[in-house]
Amino acid sequence: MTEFSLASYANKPLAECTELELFNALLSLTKDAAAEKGYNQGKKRLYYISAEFLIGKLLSNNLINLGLYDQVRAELAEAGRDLAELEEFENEPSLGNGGLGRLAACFLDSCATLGLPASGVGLAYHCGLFRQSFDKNKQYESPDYWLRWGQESWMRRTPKHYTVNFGNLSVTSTMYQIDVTGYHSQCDTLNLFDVDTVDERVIKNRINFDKSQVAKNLTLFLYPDDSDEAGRILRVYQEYFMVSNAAQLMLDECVERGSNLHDLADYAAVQINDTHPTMVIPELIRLLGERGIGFDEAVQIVRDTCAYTNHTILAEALECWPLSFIERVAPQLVPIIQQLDAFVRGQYEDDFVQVIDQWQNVHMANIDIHFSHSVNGVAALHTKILEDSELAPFYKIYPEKFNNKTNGITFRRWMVECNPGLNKLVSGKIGEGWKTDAEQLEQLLPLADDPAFLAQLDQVKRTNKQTFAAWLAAHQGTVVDPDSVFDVQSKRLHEYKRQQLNLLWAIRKYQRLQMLEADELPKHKVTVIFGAKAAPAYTIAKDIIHAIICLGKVIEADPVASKYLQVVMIENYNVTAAQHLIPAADISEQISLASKEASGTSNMKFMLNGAITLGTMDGANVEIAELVGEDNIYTFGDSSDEVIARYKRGDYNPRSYYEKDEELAAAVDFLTSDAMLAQGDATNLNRLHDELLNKDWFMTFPDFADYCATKAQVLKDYEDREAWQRKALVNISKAGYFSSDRTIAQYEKDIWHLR
Ligand code: GPV
Repeated sequence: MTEFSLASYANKPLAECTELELFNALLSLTKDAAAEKGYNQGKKRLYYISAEFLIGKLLSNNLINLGLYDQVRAELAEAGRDLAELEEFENEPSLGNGGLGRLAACFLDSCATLGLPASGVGLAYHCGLFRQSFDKNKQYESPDYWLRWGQESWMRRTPKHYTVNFGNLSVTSTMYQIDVTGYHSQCDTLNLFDVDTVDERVIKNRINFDKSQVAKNLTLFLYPDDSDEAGRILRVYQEYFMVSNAAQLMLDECVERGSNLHDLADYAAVQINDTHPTMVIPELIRLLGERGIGFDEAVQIVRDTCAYTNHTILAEALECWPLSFIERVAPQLVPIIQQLDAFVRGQYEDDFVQVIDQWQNVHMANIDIHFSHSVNGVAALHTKILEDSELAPFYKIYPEKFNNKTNGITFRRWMVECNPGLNKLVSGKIGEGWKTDAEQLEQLLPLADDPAFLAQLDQVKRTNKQTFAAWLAAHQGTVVDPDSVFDVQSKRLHEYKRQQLNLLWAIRKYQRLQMLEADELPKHKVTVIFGAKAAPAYTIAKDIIHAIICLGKVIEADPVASKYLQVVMIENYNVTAAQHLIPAADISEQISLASKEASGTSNMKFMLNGAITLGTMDGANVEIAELVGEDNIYTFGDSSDEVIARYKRGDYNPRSYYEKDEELAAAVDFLTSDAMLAQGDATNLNRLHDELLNKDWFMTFPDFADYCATKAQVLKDYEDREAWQRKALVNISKAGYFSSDRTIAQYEKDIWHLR
């Protein structure tokens, strides 16, 4: 094996290099080291198609996976340079949004590590998801120019080009490639497509741009604004561009590996990550047709090749495109989709399962379910809800297609990289085996009765809180107290995730602090930390952000309350912020309305890093609760059955709760109090107040009292530091199940059969 020395990649002494020169040297070194490891090969290959890959910064991750981290850091240190300086210099790729995109990134890491030949396929967004900043206590969006001019990128241009024909124009794509390094193993690749004509100059103010010029704007943004028709059509353009490239790439590669196309399913497995890549199904049928394969056989080949993952039970999140949009974007798919529709109509009468409905809308998930061989949910409860209610008519037709694959996370990024202190403590006790065999973390369990070890665990957490506080101060100038309880809710802003419930708790806490006598005041300060972006057109989500920031200011200005409570919102929450935040968390807020969070994956990251979950019995929280036992998690709120029944009855009335619970009413009304209006905007605060009082579609009020009571217990239990760290230890020990290595092994065994 080659000895890699960074010095040999720089053309002057490391001490004298600019950060850019060092970064470029590290890119070249990493590229060579990855090439030396080699790439996973095999007859059958996975094509994981996804609109998002939320990969996070790659420098340290790649060095760790390639086994070069310590050596490169030492070499830099010897030259008086710090790897942390370069980690800071690196831009986080802006290629994803939330859990679905981060899941795709964890999956690629695990595929590479497990030796599975796999390609991620997606789009090379120039600006990706917007960058969030706060001004006047509100969210502002600006383009994230993550591909900084003059800086080399992990993304390499390849000589691969495809023609993609749209109804009104045809474009030539270029494929870019990012190495996905496996942990002490071979590599896979992430293939991202772009068109050379895309022009960042069409971006006007903030994230607005001319939506009509497809050749210039096609890959500028992830999830461009879809509040008007031009925006929705652009999304269809993006989706077709993505899948047409994916299909062409896959057919080419399979033929190269020896497929005669009739046997395509022996050469390729396609995983459709939610419905955005659904058009790969008709596109493959079309391309197989062009290559001489009849329709019925093509349908069967595609069904044997494709599998679909569902990530939500929110009906409004299931994509449904007017056939007329597809007619404009990819008219060549229309006759195929119509044939698929006719095929389904010939067999089933139920309107619910049709491909094209009576208003000529195409139901993307329905195509996936009929014309793939596997349909999976992402946590046990989620899959059960799909089978029993949301997709019940399909489950009746195809019980054999439905299966569960509980999500996972890669422990290399979410412990080894982001929590070096805990990594060292754990590995010092049980060795390094857990990094590829996560169940070995259970060997920590006996240490639950070792006070010295629990004290060390406490010390690691304390250090992480200090490190986070320093990062936050540098990142946005916010000062937090590392001696306070870090109570964290970080995830996309969505009403179903119920940041507003946490907000109401914080208001109530503030109101109580104002009434307490000096001798009743709490021992530990609580720092409630939010990290969340709201979709730019999601009005109420932005109102919730506004209210959170305003409340933070109100409390800050109160000399007594601010000693016991702080509310903080992290600006531009992304993977980088998460890697700083999660190792520092004491409490993991997972408080979605039961039945609505398909899985959640931050719940797993917090657990692995020794935070205690405060959550509803929703998504993967249910499995966390089963694993750690009731002493090591705090659950509250209505069950998913109760919630589903209440929706069915249709009799939910938030006012009845508001009228019965004085503290709830006072907290809700505080949103529009003089104190809040002095900080914020009446339009936003009134709208949120009215929304909660008149609609509260995600039922925060029924869970409010139980949430407050449970959170009081959590904070009380926090005072017994040893008992708390025992809970943390149990959580860490039991986190092994949530390794994405386990998830991927199950996909391989049940769905892909790559080997
Ligand atoms: I649908 N998810 C997401 O991040 N974006 C989406 O558009 C959709 C789902 C998330 C779910 O909300 C999480 O519960 C889940 O853990 C994650 O996908 C990965 O499965």
